[in-house]
Amino acid sequence: MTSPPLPARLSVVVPCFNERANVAPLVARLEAALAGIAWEAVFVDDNSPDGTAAAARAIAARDPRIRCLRRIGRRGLSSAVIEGALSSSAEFVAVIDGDMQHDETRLPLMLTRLAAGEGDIAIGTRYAKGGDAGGLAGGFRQRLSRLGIAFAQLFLPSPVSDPMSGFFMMRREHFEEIAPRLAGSGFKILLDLLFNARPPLKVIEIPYEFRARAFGESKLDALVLAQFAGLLIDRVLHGAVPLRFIAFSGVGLVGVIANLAALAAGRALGLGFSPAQAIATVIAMVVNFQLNNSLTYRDQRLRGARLWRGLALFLLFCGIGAVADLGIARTLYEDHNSLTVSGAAGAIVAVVWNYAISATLVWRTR
Ligand SMILES: Nc1nc2c(ncn2[C@@H]2O[C@H](COP(=O)(O)OP(=O)(O)O)[C@@H](O)[C@H]2O)c(=O)[nH]1
Ligand SMILES: [Mg+2]
Repeated sequence: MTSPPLPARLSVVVPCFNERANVAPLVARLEAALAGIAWEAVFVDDNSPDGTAAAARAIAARDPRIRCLRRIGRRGLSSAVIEGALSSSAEFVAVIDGDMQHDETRLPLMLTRLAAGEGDIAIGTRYAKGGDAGGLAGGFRQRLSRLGIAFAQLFLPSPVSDPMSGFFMMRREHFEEIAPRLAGSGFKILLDLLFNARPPLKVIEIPYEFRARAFGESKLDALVLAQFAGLLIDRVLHGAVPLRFIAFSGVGLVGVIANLAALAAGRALGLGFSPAQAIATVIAMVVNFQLNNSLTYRDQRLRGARLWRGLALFLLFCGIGAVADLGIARTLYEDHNSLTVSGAAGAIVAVVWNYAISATLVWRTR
């Protein structure tokens, strides 16, 4: 009779998207780094087209320490980490990227220091003395990353040199306690955890060298900064307004600017006010659609035929919204004679209407 294997002391959560070539090498590295520790790893893959899940499952089929969580119709680094962590039960939970950019040889040190009670969370940091941000592709990414860190410090209870890190370890009990309060959208799970911990987590910083990517490509880009701004706004508003609505309204504001610019250009080209405004409205709606598709609804981005269908629906319904907006503004203007009140009321009705249409008809969740 064989006895069941020892339960894991450490669950390593690995969010991955299009990382097929990295799965097997990462498992080998974890195995080497974690010798002598009872560990398990959960690969959380959002149904990558490159077959990452199949690669992870093939290893899981012969190694009981490995599991694969394949999520369908979903995208998102934060939610992948949350679900991976909640699907496990070891005393300690670590998160490490699936692209081998993080230094897995630091995991035992994180575990030792946490177990010794030196802190509540051990954060792998690229910036503390001894760390290295060399693997961050391009100077632009580095500047962006530094800017984000400077902003985040303003909101953190105690300074953390790399609050955008995707490499950390904590006690499960803390994670489970904070989990219900996490926003869960976007890319910055660590920041989300630090913001929502009550009382604040005591941080242990573990410097490491951020490696260059060997296989595959980065999924994070400048748009991440916008999502990050959203997280900070959410923090200021204490979650009273959904993040998506904030993003949607921000995009709407850009649309208003596009509208005014196009209107001015049309007038300068000698068009009458009404035709210039009509053309400017359509241009603004297309800009809004494009930005919402790549930003607000990044996780449900429409492509191909669905993109054209979405654009048509968006133009149709937001066009109706624009006409209603004008009507409301005009009626209020006639009643109150105040341009600001009527303009603002019209804009609020339009943004709520457009948001409702977008969320239910254009980018509806499958
Ligand atoms: N499950 C899941 N993993 C993701 C998603 N986006 C990125 N990842 C993984 O998260 C890790 C960090 O992403 P990466 O693109 O390498 O970011 P970078 O290191 O900042 O360039 C990698 O292992 C990615 O495969 C996602 O939407 N879902
Ligand atoms: Mg990476």
